[in-house]
Amino acid sequence: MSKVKFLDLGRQPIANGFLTKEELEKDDEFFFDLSLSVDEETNLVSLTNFVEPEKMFNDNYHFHTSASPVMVDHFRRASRIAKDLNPKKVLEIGSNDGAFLKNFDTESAICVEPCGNFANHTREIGYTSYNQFWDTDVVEKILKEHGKQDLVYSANCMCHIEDVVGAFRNVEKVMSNDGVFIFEDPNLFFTLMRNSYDQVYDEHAHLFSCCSLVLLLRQAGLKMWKVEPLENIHGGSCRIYAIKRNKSREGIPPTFLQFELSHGLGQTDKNDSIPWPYKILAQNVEVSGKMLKDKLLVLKNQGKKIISYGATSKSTTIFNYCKIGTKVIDYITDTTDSKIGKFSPGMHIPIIAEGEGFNESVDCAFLGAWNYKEAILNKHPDFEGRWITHVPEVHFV
Ligand code: DWN
Repeated sequence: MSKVKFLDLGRQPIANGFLTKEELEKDDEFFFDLSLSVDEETNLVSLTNFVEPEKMFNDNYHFHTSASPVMVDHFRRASRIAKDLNPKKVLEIGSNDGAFLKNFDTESAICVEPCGNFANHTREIGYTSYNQFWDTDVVEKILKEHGKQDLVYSANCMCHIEDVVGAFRNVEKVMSNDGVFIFEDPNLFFTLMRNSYDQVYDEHAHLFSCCSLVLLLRQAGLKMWKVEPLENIHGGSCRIYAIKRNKSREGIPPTFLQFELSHGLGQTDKNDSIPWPYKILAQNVEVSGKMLKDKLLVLKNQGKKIISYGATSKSTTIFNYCKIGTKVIDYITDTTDSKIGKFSPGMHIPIIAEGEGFNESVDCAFLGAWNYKEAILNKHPDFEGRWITHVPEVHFV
């Protein structure tokens, strides 16, 4: 597959690789060139340079799905949709701390999770948990020990897998004939509409669009059955329902796919392999990065105290692309125990507990976790400082 680069975000670290003071002093942090390319055949948008999974997903992975009540509720609702399909056997790929899995009994649901800290957790609460990456080896084990699965579910995982067609092929292998594969990941359409270039980081090997997924699923013996846009989940995602290629189920063709095509996502003119919305994204990113840094520097020069709210993978991309560090951001606040007391990847901004750092001394807070904007603003109705975000363009909220 030939790929054409269209967005360059510079030298970047592991976005979730929060460092202890000792790790900081070792001064051997991993960096790589972060950029996006588009495949001329499938229009799949992917990292130009992939990062080996072991560097990102290991036994002290920081992101806990259940840390967010919004996401716990989201997966409770997702489980109800799954149960309406009456599956006897359920497999979750990338189960994290079990936010989706916990809605099923331990007899009918199993999971695959490469991060040992989370696989141990779901095992301790009674689920068969395969602490492995999603590959042919674990598929063979599951088929031998549990047989074919009626429902395969995966959230914020498929887009993390470099060989995504291989991953889909393995899903097709493990699915029963009338099985359904439901997966949800951030969707490129929302990134283009919101200029949310911070969705691009090492873990997100791909930024899916439906028009590319249709082709990739077909290569794996599957076909798209339904699409549900999830515009407020993780900055804008899509839930895709897929079935075996030789099967059919009632329903209308995915309208979101038409919506993407009508906005130019799948179209390239004959002498240019980059769809025009991708070129616009690259232009917008350059303007956005410069504007954010300029606005923050003006405030800093006025002696204002600026923090970032939410130690997110997304804000790692922003701060390393814009070269925004401790000269601008005093510290980052977060509610995740495993991040507190550490330093942000790349720019090494200290992370402190939200209860300690978010107070009346703060003049301006950058919305590092802008995907939870409503929840955050509702949580702090009396905050007298100014919120600033870059989505969909740099502005004070
Ligand atoms: O794909 C991924 C998505 C699902 O989550 C992973 N690759 C990594 C991760 O990305 P992220 O770190 O950008 O995710 P979040 O969910 O945007 O992170 C939110 C962070 O903000 C958490 O560390 C918790 C924190 N937070 C906070 O400190 N106060 C969140 C809220 C709502 C708050 O009030």
